[in-house]
Amino acid sequence: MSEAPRKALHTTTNAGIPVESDEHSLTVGSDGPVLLQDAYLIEKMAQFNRERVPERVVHAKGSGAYGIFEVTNDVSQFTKADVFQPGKRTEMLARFSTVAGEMGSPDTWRDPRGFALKFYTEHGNYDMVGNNTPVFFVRDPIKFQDFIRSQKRRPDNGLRDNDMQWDFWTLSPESAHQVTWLMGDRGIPRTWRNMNGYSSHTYMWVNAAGEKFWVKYHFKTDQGIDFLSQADADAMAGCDTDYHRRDLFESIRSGNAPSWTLKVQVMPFDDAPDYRFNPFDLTKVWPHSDYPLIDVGRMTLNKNPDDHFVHIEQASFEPSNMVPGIGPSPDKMLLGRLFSYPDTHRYRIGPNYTQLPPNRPRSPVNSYAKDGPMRYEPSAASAPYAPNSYGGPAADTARFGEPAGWQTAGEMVREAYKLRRDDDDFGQPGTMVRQVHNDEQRARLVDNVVGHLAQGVSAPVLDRALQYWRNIDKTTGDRIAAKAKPE
Ligand code: HDE
Repeated sequence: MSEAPRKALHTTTNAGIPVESDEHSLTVGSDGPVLLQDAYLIEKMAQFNRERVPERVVHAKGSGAYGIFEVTNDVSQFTKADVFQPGKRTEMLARFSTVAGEMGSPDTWRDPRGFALKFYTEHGNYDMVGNNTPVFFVRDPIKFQDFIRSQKRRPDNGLRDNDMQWDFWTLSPESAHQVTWLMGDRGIPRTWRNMNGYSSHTYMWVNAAGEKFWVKYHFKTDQGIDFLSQADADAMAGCDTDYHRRDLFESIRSGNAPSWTLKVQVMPFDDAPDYRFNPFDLTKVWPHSDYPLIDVGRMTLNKNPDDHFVHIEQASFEPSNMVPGIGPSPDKMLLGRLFSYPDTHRYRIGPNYTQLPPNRPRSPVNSYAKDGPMRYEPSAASAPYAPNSYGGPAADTARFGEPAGWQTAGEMVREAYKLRRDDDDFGQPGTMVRQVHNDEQRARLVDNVVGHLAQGVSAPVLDRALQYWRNIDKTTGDRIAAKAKPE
């Protein structure tokens, strides 16, 4: 990768001490034993042994870039969030990823793609951590860990196993919508530039008058949707496991900055209780005929990080980073995620992870956090406790005191969402197959599913899978059965 030659620097130790040689350990005579006093040799070996932080437990393989988000439409009637005010330009960071593969796995495996965004707003970091599909496999956080385990490796032989995947999916019919997305063309985007991003969840927006709305985000690629066939993806996995990472890096480096147009669906707050299915159910989309898309702005990725580990491997995205004007919704999956992400960051990159370069807010941090490993920003607090009579900081309740919440009540139970008249697991995926897919897309879906089922799926699970697809769409299910289990 030809870069402009850097100014000649002399090598130093991590303590800044000029080193004597880059090539020779310190020995007694040229052939003699290596000496323990060779501090530089020891530092190099010890540092090398400690270069890895734990990979992300999901979404381990990914990459990203910095960019700018620019508001192009006035949506201030729906939100007071600084980042979405008319004409506002906000710096940001994006990371795209696969879900189940480890750090060294191929970019072109069939999988949803992570679409994680961090906006460095004037009121702190706003993180919209989505995927390239508008739905998800499950609708209760307690099943997420199990879902992921079914997609990863067997405990006994450490191998991935399509039988586990289909066993979980067919025993969890709520997965049908996302699996239909996954097994279709969107399951392998040609590049990250050729895929959309979605909040998937419903969020709350609050305007300056305190009025509340429910919203879903759609980041529409300006490069056009495009995909890789299973055969092309398999071939690419064999010759360039970093194909998507390379494509994004090279397209930005060559000045071909990719962009996405953000649109939102807005549901009036009072529509939610009587809507025909649960609008907070993450396995469902809102028909655009009910809530059309409204333009918000454009995100453009135009700056490659200068160090992948510092800016991408150590990047921390968390749905709990919601700024004034944006809040959560009763979506059980979203509420579960609000705990999980900061928890995983504290484990993976330490309790002071927000001081790392990609995670540091560009706005003032006046928290009472202090100490802890790797802390290097002094606390802004004039005394290490609140309230204090030595200058605060103190919460500005007049400006920021209104929580983005909703009225709720009821007994403590462990139950599925209450069923509403249009709540079912196969309706929306069936509509997608019958009304959104064309003949070629349906044919590829059938072949992708048949190919996946052909790899080690046991007879009882195969039978359940064939019924699963017939539940989605009888004709498509019959076509899959005719190929997967010819009579
Ligand atoms: Fe994640 N997810 N997730 N997820 N997720 C993580 O946090 C989790 C879900 C998504 O590029 C983890 O930093 C739970 C939905 C992305 O760094 C972890 C549940 C959506 C990324 C975690 C979900 C996502 C993650 C692991 C169910 C799309 C990568 C590493 C309640 C709307 C972010 C990490 C990046 C990463 C938890 C489901 C998207 C373990 C508990 C739904 C894009 O905290």
